Amino acid sequence: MTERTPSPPEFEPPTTGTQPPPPKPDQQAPEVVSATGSPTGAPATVRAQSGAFLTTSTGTRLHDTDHSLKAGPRGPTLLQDHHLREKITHFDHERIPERVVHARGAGAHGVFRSYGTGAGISCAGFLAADVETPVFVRFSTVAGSRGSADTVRDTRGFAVKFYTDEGNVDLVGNNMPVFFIQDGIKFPDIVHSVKPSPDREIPQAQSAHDTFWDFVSLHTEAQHHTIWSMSDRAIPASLRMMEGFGIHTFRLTNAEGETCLVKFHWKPAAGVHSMVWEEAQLTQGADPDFHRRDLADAIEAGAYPSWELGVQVMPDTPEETFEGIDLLDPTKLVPEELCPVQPLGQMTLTANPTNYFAETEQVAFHPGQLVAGIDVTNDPLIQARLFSYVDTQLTRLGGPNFNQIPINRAQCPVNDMLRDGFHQHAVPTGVAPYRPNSLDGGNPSEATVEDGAFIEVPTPVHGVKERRSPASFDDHFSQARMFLYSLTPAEQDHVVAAYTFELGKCFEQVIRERQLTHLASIDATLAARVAQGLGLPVPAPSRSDVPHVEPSPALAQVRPEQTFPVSGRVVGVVADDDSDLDQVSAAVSAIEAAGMTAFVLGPHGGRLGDPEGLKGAGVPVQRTLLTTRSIEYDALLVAGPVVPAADADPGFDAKAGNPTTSPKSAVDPRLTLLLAEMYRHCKAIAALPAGEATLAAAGIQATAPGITLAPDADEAVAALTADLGTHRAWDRFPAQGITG
Ligand code: HDE
Repeated sequence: MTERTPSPPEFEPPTTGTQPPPPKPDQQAPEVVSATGSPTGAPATVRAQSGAFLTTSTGTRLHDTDHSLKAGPRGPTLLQDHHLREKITHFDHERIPERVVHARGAGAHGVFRSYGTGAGISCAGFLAADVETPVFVRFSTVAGSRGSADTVRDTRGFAVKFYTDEGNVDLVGNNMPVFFIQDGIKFPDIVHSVKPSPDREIPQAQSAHDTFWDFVSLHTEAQHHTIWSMSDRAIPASLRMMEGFGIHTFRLTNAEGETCLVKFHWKPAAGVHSMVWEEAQLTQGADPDFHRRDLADAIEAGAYPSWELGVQVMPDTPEETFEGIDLLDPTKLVPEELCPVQPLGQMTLTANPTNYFAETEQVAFHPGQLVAGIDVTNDPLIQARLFSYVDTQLTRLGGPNFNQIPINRAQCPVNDMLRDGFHQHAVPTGVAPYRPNSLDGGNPSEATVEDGAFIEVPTPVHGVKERRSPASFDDHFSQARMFLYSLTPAEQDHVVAAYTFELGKCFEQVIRERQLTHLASIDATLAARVAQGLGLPVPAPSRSDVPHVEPSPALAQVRPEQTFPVSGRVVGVVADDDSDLDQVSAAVSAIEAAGMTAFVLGPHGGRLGDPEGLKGAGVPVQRTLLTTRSIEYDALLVAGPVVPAADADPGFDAKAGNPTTSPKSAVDPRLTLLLAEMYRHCKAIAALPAGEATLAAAGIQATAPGITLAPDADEAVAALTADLGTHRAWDRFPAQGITG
C-alpha cells in the first residue's frame, strides 16, 4: 500500500484584513462604461450590493463559492453546507410569475414638471405650477411573454407612476386611445383569444391567428380597436415615438369642488412614428430587444425622451356624453378637432433602471391609485380594473406587501395600519393598529378635505340591478370608419396590407369571411382590397346603418407639413479603408452635432485606415456588414465604395448571396442588400461622390425621393437631417389609399 501524501491546500487562506486581495490579471474589471462608451455611474470597485467581500445573505464572509463542502475531494457532498443550500435554494426561486398581460416591458425613471395650467380644473398638488414630481414609466407589449420580441404587431402599454407628495398616482394607459371591450368582464375572453393556442402554445405574441380573429369578428365592439391594431400605431418605431392615452374618462375636481370630465393624452416630443411591417419582422429576428435597447441607449446618450401630458376637458353633465359621444364607452375617442388637448406639463425620462428585476419587473401599477382632485368614472372597464390590479400582484409579487418594494413605495408619509403578511419590510411601532384607539393616542387620524383627503366625488347612483349595456354602446363601426378616413393614403395602404396579412394567416375560412363582412361595414374599398388579397368574394356588410362621422386628421401620424426633431436618430456612415476618412470623421461630427448617433459601418471591425492595427489610428468601426442589418439605421450616408470584404462569402454569411447584386459587382453584396432594404423602407440615403457607384450597384436612382448626392459630408448630413424631419420618404412609392 502506498502511503497518501497530504495534498497542498488548493486555495489561498482567506485574508483577514478589511481590504480584499487585488483581482488577478484576468479578473480586472472592464471600464465602467456601457456598450456605447458612456460611463454607467457604477462605482469602479464595488459592483454589486454593498461591501467588497462575498458574503452569505446574512453577511458572513465566504471563503469559497466554487466548491461544495464534501467528505474529501471526491465526495459525497455534505448536508452541512449551508452556503451551497442557500445559493441553490435562492436560485431555484429566482423567477416570479410574469404578468398575465403586458409581460414584456421596459422601464425608465424621470420627472414630470407641471405647467400649472391644470390647477384650475384639479386640486391635485402635482398639477400646481412648477411642481416637479419623480416618475417611473413602464412601456410594454400586451400579448407576448416576457422573452418575446419587442417589435411585434400589438398595442403598447404606457404606464406612469407619479410619486407625488400626496401619494402615488398611476396613469396606466396604452398607445391607442380606445380599447377592445366595453366591459371588464370580457377581458379574460379577449386575452385568451390573442394568447397562443392552448394545445400547441403557438403563435407567440401574435394576433395573426384564428382564435383572435374568431373573437373580434364575433364581438364587434372590438372592431374599432382592431383597426388601430392593423394600423402603423401597432408597430411603433421607438417607445420614444408613441402617443399615450388614459383611454377612460376621468373626473377632475378643483379647489372649489367643481368637476369636469377629461381624457388624458401623452404627446411625444419626437413625433409619432412607426416601422414598416417588413422592418418590424426583420427586427424580431435581428434584434428582438430593439425597443428596449433604443430607449436605454437614448437615455444614456442624453437624448432624453419627453412627452407633454394634456387633457381634453369636457363638461360633467348627468348624461356623461360629449357631442353625442358616450364618455363611458372605452371603444370611443373624442376627436381633437371637437375638443382640443390642453397641455398640463412635461415628462422627461432621464435615467435607466439600475436593476431590471428590482424596478421594471417588480413595479406594480394600479389605476385606482389616485389623489384628491382625480377620480374614476363609471366606465365599466375601469370599474373592473380597479379590482384586477391589486389582485394580480398577490400572486405575482407573493403577498400583500408589494407597495413596500422600493420601486412601489410612496415618497410621502405612509400610515396605513395594514399589518403583517408575507415580506413585511417595515418594523411598525405602536401597539394599536386599529381605529379608534386610545393606546396609541388615537394615531393615525382621519384626514379632512382641507388636509388633502381623497374623497370620491359624490355622484348619484340609481337604476335597477341588471347585466346590460346602455344603447349608446351599440355603435361599433362609425369610429372605426372615422379612423380609416382620417389616415393618409400611405397609412391606409398599410391597414389594408395588415388585415390581408393577418387574415391570410388564419386557417378557418369562416373566420375570414365573417371578418370581411365587418370590413365591408367599415368601408367597401377596404373590404374589396382585402378580399382580393385573400382570394375571396366581397361580402355584404354586416351593418348597413353605420352613422357617418367626420374624419379627424389629428389621428394621422404622417404629417407632411410638420418637421419632427431628429435627436436620438441613428445614421450609418458606410466606408472602407480606402475611403476619404477625413470626410467620414466630418460626417460623424456633423451627425453628432445634430444630436443624432453615428455608427461607422465598415467591411471589418477595429478601425478603418489602420492597416497596422496601431491603437488610436484611423476611424473606429461600430458595425460591420456581417453583424448589422438595415433596421439599425434611420438614414445612411455612403461615404465610399465598399468592395466585397474577405467574409463576403455566401457559405459563411448568407446575406452575401444577395441576388440583386450583379455577379461582378465591385460592391459588397451585403451592402447592396442593406441599401435595398433601406430603400424599400422609405429611409433617407445620401452618397458622397465616392459612394455614387455603390448606389447605382444597388439599383437606386439618385432622383428618387429621399435620395441625395452631396459634394461633401456637411451637405450630405444636412440633407439627411432634413429628410429625417419628415421621418420617411413616403412618396417614394405612390399610395393607392382609400378615398372614402
Ligand atoms: Fe390592464 N392589466 N387590464 N389594461 N394593463 C394589467 O396588471 C386588466 C386595461 C395596462 O407595466 C395587469 O400588474 C383588466 C386597459 C397596462 O406593469 C392586470 C382589464 C388598459 C398594464 C390587468 C384591463 C390597460 C396592464 C397584468 C379590463 C389601458 C401594464 C399585470 C377590465 C387603459 C402595467 C398587472 C405594467 C396590466 C388587468 C384593461 C393597460 C392583469 C382586468 C383598458 C399598461 O391586472
